[in-house]
Amino acid sequence: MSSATAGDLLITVAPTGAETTKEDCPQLPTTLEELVDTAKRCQAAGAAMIHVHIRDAEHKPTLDLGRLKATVDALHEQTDLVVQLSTGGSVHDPLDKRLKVLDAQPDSCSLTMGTTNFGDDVFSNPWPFITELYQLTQERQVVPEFELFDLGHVHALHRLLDKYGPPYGGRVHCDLVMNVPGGMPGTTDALVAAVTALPDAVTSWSATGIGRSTLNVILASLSKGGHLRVGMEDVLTLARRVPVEHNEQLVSRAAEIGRMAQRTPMTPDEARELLAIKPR
Ligand code: KMH
Ligand code: ZN
Repeated sequence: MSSATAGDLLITVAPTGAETTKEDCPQLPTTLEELVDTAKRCQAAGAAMIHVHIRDAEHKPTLDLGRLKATVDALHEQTDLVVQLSTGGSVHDPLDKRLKVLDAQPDSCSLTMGTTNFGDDVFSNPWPFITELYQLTQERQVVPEFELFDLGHVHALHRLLDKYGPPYGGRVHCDLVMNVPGGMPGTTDALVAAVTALPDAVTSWSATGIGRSTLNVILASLSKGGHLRVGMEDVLTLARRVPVEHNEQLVSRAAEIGRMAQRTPMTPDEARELLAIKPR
């Protein structure tokens, strides 16, 4: 008889992103060593999946395949986390390089369901790119996480699943990325509208609120039965003028709020089952 409570809250950590510079934020994990150390500490604090963007020797965002492979291998060797590589990269990455990310053989990858204004930039995700990337995930048996920045992206997800069928593994997991300047706001109303419009095929979803919407989105997601993504990709302060010193703080806070809502952080193994990740 097991006394452990089964986890029912997936916490994904997005520790680095592609937007913040090391100069502006020296505590951002940008080297492989920093990333692995962060991953270990975040797993201990309750994270079960890691959403990864990597940097080069100058701490600039890169999609270098050798570095991506080394990162996936190191995270697999030194943690149990589900390893999700970003196929979004930075707004400057070309589409062909973003497709090559799957060559690094992650467990999961992000797949954004439409183009969105991204501050002063444009995060480009044309429909032919979406369908090519999706079919590649099916072929390579990589579980996609559909990133939804806007209500229109939810509509596009219906279209994708209708036309190309379910993802590898048969589960459909989404992440609402809220409050990007150009996307849907990080409000409870927007979250409810997006969740209400999700396809019936969706089996799990998480939400993340960029910047100061982070806490509101955590609370809204929990109250609607969703999972959580947190990390320094999305927010750099714990409160007004209180910088995040380590991603672990954001994961611990999410786990604590989750427990208050009587949700138990999932283990990486439980997350693998939830998302139907291919066994390695
Ligand atoms: N860095 C953004 C332009 C993803 O990882 O798939 C895209 C992004 C989404 O972060
Ligand atoms: Zn990302």
